[in-house]
Amino acid sequence: MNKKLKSCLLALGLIAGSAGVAQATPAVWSDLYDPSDVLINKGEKIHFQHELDGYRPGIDTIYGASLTVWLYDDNLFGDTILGDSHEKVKFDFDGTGWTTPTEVNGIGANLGWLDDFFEQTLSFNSLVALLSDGLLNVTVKGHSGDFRFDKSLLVAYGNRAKVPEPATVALLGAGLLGMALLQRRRRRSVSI
Ligand SMILES: [Ca+2]
Ligand SMILES: [Ca+2]
Ligand SMILES: [Ca+2]
Repeated sequence: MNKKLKSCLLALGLIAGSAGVAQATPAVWSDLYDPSDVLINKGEKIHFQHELDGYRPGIDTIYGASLTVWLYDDNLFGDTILGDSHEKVKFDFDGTGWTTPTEVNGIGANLGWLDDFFEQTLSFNSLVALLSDGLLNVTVKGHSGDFRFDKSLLVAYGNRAKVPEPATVALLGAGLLGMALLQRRRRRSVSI
């Protein structure tokens, strides 16, 4: 390959590269799972899958994520006043093993939009490694007592890559073809 062609290809490569990387824009993806509240007894499990809307595996990148789960005891005021047991919950994410059991409190009722105050929220902030596929499988298990699951929210922060437009790709292709023809012509003129 001659020097000129090499530098042309390098330039085209740089253009293609910058189209894919330099034009990435910050993005937030999320997914809410909010079924009718489920009673989870000791030893019982529920399973669900979060899928980040709009995230493209292998194209976009995620550098931060947070999962928040809303739970509450099924008895008024949790364990401390009228609670019926020491409710404890544990989680499994993408089959990586159970978390340490955590106490479930909360007022003992789902008060609609007030749930942020009266239910217990549990947050997990180190799930980035599990999100490259855009999916998070969650299992919630009753470790002791009984409590209700309200909802779960996954939020991920990252960069949305700009994929080159078809027109740009066509242009690059035409450029390469042009150079290949030029090369051939030059070679032919040398052989004469
Ligand atoms: Ca995953
Ligand atoms: Ca209970
Ligand atoms: Ca719910």
